[in-house]
Amino acid sequence: MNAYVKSVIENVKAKHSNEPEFVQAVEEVLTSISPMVDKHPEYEKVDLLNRIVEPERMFTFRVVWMDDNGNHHTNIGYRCQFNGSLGPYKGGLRFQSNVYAGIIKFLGFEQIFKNSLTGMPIGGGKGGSDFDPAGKSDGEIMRFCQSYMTALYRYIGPDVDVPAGDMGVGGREIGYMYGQYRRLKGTWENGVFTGKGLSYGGSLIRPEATGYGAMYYLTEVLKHKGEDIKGKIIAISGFGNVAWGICKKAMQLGAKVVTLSGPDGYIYDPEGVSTEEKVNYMLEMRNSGRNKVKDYADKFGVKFIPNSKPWSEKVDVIMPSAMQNDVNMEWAKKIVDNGIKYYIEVANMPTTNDALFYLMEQKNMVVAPAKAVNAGGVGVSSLEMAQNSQRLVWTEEKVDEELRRMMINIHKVSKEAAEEYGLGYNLVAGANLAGFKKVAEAMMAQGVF
Ligand code: 2IT
Repeated sequence: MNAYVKSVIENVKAKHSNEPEFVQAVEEVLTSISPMVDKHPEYEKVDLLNRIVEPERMFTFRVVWMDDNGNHHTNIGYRCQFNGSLGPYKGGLRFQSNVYAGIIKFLGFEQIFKNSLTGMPIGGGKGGSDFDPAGKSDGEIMRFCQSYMTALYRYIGPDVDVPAGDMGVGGREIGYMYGQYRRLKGTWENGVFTGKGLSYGGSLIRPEATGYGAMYYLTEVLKHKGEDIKGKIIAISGFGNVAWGICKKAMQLGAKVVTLSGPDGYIYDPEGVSTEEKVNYMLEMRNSGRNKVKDYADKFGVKFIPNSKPWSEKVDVIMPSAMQNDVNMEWAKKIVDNGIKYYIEVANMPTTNDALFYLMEQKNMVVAPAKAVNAGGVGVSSLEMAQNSQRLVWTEEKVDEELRRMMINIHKVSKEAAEEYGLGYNLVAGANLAGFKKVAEAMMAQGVF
């Protein structure tokens, strides 16, 4: 490994040992780009890598809110404006009890390169809170969102920083936060958020975009291997927004998603989550707030496997679509033993680094990285920003076609970047190399800061 790259990784490990997820994301990206750093000694001269691993700025703030019984609660809010060299900071907000600075920073760091890959003018950012939305009433959610936005509104804007959803933040939360922003600012400025409702400037296909994009990307991978998406059997985790989009598009493309998972275990549906009724039921399950995937098994009379993950199922394609570090070494070994040919990450950093490097070593397996595969979500967010700037509304067909084109291009530039460095069909390294290149160029051009 390049000596400068190594020193930066060591530096991050020493400084941020209390943020293991962030260290993991940095190590994964920097390891991949080592050959590019070999070719560009000027990066070290301006200390580009120590700059790129340090957020431009990061806010933490107090969020106090009142529950339905009149009791007050205090949570921590975060917003990390990681890198603005390509455009306004862009990235979602995650509301989940395990959120702390290390989670926000890992997500923000990944977002920089993901956003670069989309080819759109967006920088990288991320935010959230350790607020747990599970079991909260609508009024409690609204008061929390309003309090969160009261603290943050002065630091964001359509040309400054554009938040969106992530885990725990969907259309309802975006609506409450945008409403509070508009009230405080006294301007319309709806380009300050993406993932908005259609009635106030949201984009068609945004809810579906991450899942649809993942399926378009998978289609490209299969094409490269001379295979067809039709008839492919897919195991996914999660039953949230991303999983829903995957199931919808899989249905259209003739592929079959046979598993969904939740904190309680996973379901196996041999017929596939392949009817309108089943796909719509996923929304119902999510909106119920019960957070139990067993409900699906009960409703449709399929197998439920408690307290386990779907990674030992023999399928054609595995797509972890729930959350970080879903697949560790133990699961990776099962996946390899089962002779799985396609390991397509969808959730942000769903694989531990040891498992990821092990899977990438397998000769007969294609590994595709989340920051490329799930980029359709933020990609369509940026199309939403474009529509808001134009004060126009695009048709579903237009957005979907732009998304498809974007995903084809992300696969292509990743493939080409890996080839340029003699790495073959290495989509993980290729995505990191291609994503990093543009950010590095923009940072070099904009001077030392
Ligand atoms: O991880 C992600 O890319 C997102 N949660 C979506 C971010 C966005 O700005 O649409």
